[in-house]
Amino acid sequence: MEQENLQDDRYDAEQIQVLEGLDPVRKRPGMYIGSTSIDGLHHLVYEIVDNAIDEALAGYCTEITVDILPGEIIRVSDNGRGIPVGIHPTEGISAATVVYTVLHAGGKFGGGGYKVSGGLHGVGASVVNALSEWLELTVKDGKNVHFQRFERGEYSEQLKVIGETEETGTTVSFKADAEIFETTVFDYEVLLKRMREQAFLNAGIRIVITDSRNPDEIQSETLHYEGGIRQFVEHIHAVRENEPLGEVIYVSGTQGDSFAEIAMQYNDSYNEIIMSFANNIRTKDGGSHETGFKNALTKVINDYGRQFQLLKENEKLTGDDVREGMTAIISVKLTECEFEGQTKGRLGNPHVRPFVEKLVQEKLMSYFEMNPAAAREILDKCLAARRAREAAKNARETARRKSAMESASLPGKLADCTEKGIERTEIYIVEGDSAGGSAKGGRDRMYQAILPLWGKMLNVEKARIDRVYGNDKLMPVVTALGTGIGEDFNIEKLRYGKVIIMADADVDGCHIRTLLLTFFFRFMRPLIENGNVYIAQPPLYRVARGKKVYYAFSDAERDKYIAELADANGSSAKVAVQRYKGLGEMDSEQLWETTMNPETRTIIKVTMEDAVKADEIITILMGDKVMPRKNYIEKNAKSVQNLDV
Ligand code: 1YM
Repeated sequence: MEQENLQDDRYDAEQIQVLEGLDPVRKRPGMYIGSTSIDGLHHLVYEIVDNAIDEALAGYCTEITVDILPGEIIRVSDNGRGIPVGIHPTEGISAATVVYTVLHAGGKFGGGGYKVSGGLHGVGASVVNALSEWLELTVKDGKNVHFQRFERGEYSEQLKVIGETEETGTTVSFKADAEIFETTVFDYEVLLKRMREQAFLNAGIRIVITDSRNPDEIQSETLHYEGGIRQFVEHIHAVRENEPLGEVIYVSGTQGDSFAEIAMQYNDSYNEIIMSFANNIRTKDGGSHETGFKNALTKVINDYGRQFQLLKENEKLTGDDVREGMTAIISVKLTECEFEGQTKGRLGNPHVRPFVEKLVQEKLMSYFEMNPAAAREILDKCLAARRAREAAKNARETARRKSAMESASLPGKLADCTEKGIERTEIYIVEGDSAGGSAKGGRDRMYQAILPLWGKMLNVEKARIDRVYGNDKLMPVVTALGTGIGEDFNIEKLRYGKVIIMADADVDGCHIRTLLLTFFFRFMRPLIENGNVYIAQPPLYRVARGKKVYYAFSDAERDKYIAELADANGSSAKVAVQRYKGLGEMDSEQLWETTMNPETRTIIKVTMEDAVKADEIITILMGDKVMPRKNYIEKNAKSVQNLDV
């Protein structure tokens, strides 16, 4: 408990103290929980759970339950010692009440005092209380059951004994305040993911999460991993259906009060997944612990390779080479974390880098020495990565030289527009030659360019950048857009404001759209982030009677038009319905009217709210593994349709 804090303050009555204590939280909730969006809402749960986890780390609690109850009520319970209930000598109120009504030092506002806490000393409890319509605290101390209720952080009755018990533990139930939050509806999957992560990071803890909001569909999961972060790595590989290469390598150590552990394993993909944590908080921008790990990994693999003549004198593996196809979890626990950067996503604490670096260097080197076959396999993999990277570099240089020579030479099939600049210009990327023909005939050549696609598509999810440079279908897209790809990408050079993918409304069209989007996502990501990519929506039907023509974009719309054009007596015999099997079936005028005229068309902007999530989706949908894709589609059938990749 923050003793100094309690002694500094003097209050005449508890109520005044409560108001003074928590008012700033309700005034500026974002400062304490990040935002009042659904993320902030979930944060409330994390704050309470963090306190229970701290109790588990202290060695007194083995099980934590998290319940989402009907009415969006959250209940968190642990079997620890129970928050101390004794009356504080100078405050005259229970310590537990203080924890829930006094803004602790960790939550200090202004003056840069805000500290992201891993729940130390219940710092977040009062914040959750302040932002809850109501909160009920129950503490069992082995003798009595104590209870107190709060409304928006205030109480009208002190903590009181409501029964006897031989058990110990703390239970907190709360309802988030709808006056504060944009939504008060919790997402089970989000909470589950976080609880799973916490269970991995704190080996041995048992967390049982249950969603009983819908009595017909109660969901529950027990998260308990004796193997801790080793199992985290295995879990990531299992979910992504990546074939592991070798075993999980685990190293851990302490220095003073600092503890660090790392689990890593290679797999058959080219992806690098490094997730780091400090005091159980994700550091998505890395920091000193991650840097220490990366430095050590590169050094050990190079040293080992040199020592055992797996690397020639002048051969040097880069960080990218040694991390290709590797999944690693880095977790440090420190007495106090310094989080830096705009979003506090990076660990500062300078002493952590040399600590982790030395730890990994020593322990990984001795692992390699004791497991030469595993070391060799890893070196082979890194060398393959190095060769691929060199091939990519050569291909890139050739392409650069070529484009320097041909300078302004645009793809032969591109029908460019007259205007320059990105103000009004659009490029339609069209699958199929006949559709390309209609599009060229129908466009407004002032500002609309058409690029028909031909040749064999590359599954870019599986491909590295060197193969893109040689691909006859993708290179014209790259040249037409003008931006370059990968490291060379430069949005300043974009030649059109809108990049519109136009493909048939059938399975093949969907496939080509997905492939193009994956390509943009992998190699031109800022284009999506910047909101330049769109998907055209061609109609599915033409419904006509005489001179009256409608275009329908769905079956329901078609039926509506048929009914409208039918005779007074209901006969639709004279209504002509044409189903467009492909864009090529539309003539130029129809294509302009339905799909290309900015006044009448519908185009869907491709957004990338969450690039990480999109990466997962695209990996699952486009990767070579069938099961995760099937699982994903079954689970998200609706959103996949909406995503329309
Ligand atoms: C469902 C949420 O808050 N459990 C919890 C909190 C505390 C303790 C045990 C605890 C801590 C200590 C001593 C200590 C807290 N105590 C405090 C404070 N679960 C939940 N379980 N005895 C019990 O840190 O020394 C803050 S949190 F400050 F009162 F000690």
